Amino acid sequence: MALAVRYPRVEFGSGTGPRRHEGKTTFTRNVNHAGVALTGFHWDYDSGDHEINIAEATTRMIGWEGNTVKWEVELDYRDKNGDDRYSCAVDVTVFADLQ
Ligand SMILES: [Ca+2]
Repeated sequence: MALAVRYPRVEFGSGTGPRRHEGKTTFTRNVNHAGVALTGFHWDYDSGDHEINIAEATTRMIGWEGNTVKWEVELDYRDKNGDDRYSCAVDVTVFADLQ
């Protein structure tokens, strides 16, 4: 057993509505088991001051094969009508038990 950890950052450009990113993290050896966790997030409206109705960010493990782990990030940031542009970044931690 050898534990390896990576810290990818997902950056989303300016836009509106829910966002989704499917990520891949490659390790030096094949993976026995893996996990993913949300480490941090930053989001901000592109202009001015706006109300917030929803602020959410989640990670989910998709699976692993060989030396590659697949995971996803979903997030949303909006007021009630969701028409205000925002930019965001999410920091993820990917853990893997390597063969
Ligand atoms: Ca609005």
